Amino acid sequence: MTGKFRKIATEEAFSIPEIAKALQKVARSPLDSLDMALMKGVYDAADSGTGYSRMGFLEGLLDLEEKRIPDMDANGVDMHLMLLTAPGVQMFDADTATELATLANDRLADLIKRHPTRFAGLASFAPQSPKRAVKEMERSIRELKLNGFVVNSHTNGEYLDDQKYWPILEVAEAFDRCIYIHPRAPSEGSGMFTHYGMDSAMWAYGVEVGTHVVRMMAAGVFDRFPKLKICIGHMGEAIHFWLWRISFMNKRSQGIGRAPKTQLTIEEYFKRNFVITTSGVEDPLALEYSIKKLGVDNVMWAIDYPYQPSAPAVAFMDNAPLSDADKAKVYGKNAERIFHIKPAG
Ligand code: 1WB
Ligand code: MN
Repeated sequence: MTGKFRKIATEEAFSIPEIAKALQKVARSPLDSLDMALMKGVYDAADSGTGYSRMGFLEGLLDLEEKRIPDMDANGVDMHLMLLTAPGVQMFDADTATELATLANDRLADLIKRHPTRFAGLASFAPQSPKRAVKEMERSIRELKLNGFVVNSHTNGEYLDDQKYWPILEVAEAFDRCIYIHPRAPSEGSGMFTHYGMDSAMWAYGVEVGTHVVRMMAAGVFDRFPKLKICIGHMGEAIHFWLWRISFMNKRSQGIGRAPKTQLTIEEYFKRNFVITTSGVEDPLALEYSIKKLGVDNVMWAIDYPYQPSAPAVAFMDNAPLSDADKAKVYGKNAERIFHIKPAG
């Protein structure tokens, strides 16, 4: 540990060459999807014209050690919790997706083995084949000792409220491992997101994940899986700001038969079953609201490397007006608990 607080950054992105190559193929395909601007810009910069190529994201995603560890050291970051970056394997056919998720998980486990105090990681899986996804999830925890799971929102326009995906939720709950729902571009009817860069991190990503988790709560997923933990990034994708209204309107919908009856309110589910990270949001007022609304045990610090620079993310948390005890929780202790990371010795 380098500083006063153990700093575990909880939403740090990576990729592997095999997946980058497969995404370049997607980028060159005629697929009609809002994810394509990002695919072209990040994975096929040669013919992009999206502006993304100027950001140099791919190099940062593929570099697991050479520049990443010095960046961590320079900023006093103890650990990256690594996630295969969006869209993960979810734009591939089921066989390719299953194979590449396995490969990514193996690489991640290797990295953690080499640097057990610097990295932890969330396992990928292919929702396209729920049966094989469950197998890979079990292997990731039992054999690879990974720390939880990541899914990049919808899969072919389907969301985790769909019962065909419930075996995935069942295994996560059984292992007491959090599923991190990271954004990708929205699935359909997305014409209104296509301009001004609104297709991705600026706006549509939060709308997409927000929609995803409201679907899950309104469907009653958490009555069936009361202990399931879902993590969402980007300061909770603003869901907790809307909780009062979503809860009120969901009750009304239940009353007139437009939504199934549930045991708890949306607000109660969000407080019981969700944790959030600060990835990519360095706004002290949003942090203060999040901690007041959700409790300091449910908020974790993150950078969103390499999409966001590390230094301002560290300065943001260093300057946050929290007690030392609370700052220690947000910076690392909550992550240790939620993601089963061994406390620093
Ligand atoms: C960006 C941000 C792009 C994220 C991403 O591609 C992801 C961006 C997967 O800043 O354009 C992210 O995770 O916040
Ligand atoms: Mn992110």
